[in-house]
Amino acid sequence: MISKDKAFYITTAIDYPSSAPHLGHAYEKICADCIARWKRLQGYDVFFLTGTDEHGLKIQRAAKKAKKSPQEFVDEMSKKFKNLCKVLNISNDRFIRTTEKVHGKVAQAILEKVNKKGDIYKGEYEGLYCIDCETFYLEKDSLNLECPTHKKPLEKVREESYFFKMSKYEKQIIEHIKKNKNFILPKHKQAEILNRLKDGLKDLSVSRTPLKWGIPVPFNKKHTIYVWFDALINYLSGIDYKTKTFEKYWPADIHLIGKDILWHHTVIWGSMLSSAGIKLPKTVLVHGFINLKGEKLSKAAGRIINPIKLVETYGADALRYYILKDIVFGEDGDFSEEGLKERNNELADKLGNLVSRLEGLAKKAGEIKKTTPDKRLIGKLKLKEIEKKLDNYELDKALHLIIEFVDECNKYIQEKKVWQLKGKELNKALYTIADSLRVASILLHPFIPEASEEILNRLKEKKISLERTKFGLLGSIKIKKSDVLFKKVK
Ligand code: ME8
Repeated sequence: MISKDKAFYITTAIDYPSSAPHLGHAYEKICADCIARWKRLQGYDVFFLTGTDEHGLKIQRAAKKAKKSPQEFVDEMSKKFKNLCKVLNISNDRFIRTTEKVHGKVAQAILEKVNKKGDIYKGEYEGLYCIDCETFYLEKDSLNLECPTHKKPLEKVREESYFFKMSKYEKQIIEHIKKNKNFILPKHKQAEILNRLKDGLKDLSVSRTPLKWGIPVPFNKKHTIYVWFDALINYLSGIDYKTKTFEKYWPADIHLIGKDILWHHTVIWGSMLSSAGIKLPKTVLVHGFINLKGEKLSKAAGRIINPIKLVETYGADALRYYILKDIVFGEDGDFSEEGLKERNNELADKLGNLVSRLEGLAKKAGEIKKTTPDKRLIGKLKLKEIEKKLDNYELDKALHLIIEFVDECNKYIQEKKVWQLKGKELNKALYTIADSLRVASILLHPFIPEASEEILNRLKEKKISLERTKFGLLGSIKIKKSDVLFKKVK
């Protein structure tokens, strides 16, 4: 049994399955997976949750357009998101769907709790609503009555609604953000929320009557729960709220989300949890957006990229490698297929080449005997720096440093002219290279798990853990010549 302080709970946002998954969804899952695998490498007992957000008007309308019932529609669509996880080699422990009964019960229980606290009242909502982000807007926050994110006309709404007294939690949330410097990361994102809070916090409409596709409000079945109130609760139901699993993993260590939903995850979620008497998550970690030629991905404008197709052509590792190396974590980044091709070929030239050169040389040399590895090469690995970067979620920087070490390994072969060496000298050089490749592959596991496991398998390394990144742990070994790891694309 691993103690609670070794438990690590990471979540992604749950995606709207209103249409097929896009590259932005893939990006978020890849980043979360990289962090989850890194934590496992460090010896944490990780729980990694992802899933789909299946209620609300947006889904109801998409189902109608597809001439399907909402349930049929989400059953089909959520499979595509589940499949995306599989294809990308995502190591999530659970895939939650908000249409699951267990989730509905937890959502109702939390609403009841908030109601019992005296934080719910009935009123009339009159305002503007964006279906694409399922969010209410005030006229002053809109641009010519358009959604500031989606640039589409907002719908006027006037209906009976239950309200959550979010305004009551304004001071508490501000204090929490100021006191807990890691609550919102990267740090520069804190100012954005604190600034917005300067306008004062309004109560939140948390139920809708015209919308039937949702979880019924437990104390008035004519109403359904507002989709964001419902969705955020997945982070509790996903680890079986009120069970031992929940006790072990809550509060979440990381909610990884895109920059457009930071308000929902800090202010709305923070207020909901405070009202329900539940601890707030430790960190809301914000990533940037993937754009296409500097512009937002958009179905309407034909700027949509299917991540499944990319994996079919390049493989999951190449896509993961490209995304994790070329996009500075926390900032927006541009996708280009040219860039992906380049990184795919770089993997072949750097890591693939190192593996095949080692295998070629080792085949001729026979068994490589265990010895002391050469300090001139192993001293080049910046392990402490890599660990620090990963702990700070500077994923791209960590990956650059690991690949720098792979470059050093290739350089070592070249400079030592290993193919000309004989006897003890040859053995030492080959042992040094094989052991260095073993260490590099362990560190690459969070980024390119498939290739990492394949190389470690070839090197007979059984345990993928940070403890095994010490040099000199490789035993005597006979290395065969195996298949090429990465195929170059023209
Ligand atoms: O917001 N680049 O769902 P969603 C990077 N259901 N990330 C992107 C992106 C892009 N181009 N486009 C979207 C929702 N994302 C809600 C979440 S959580 C309780 C409910 C990210 O399908 C986006 O920022 O619109 C979000 O984190 C995730 O994909 C799902 O977006």
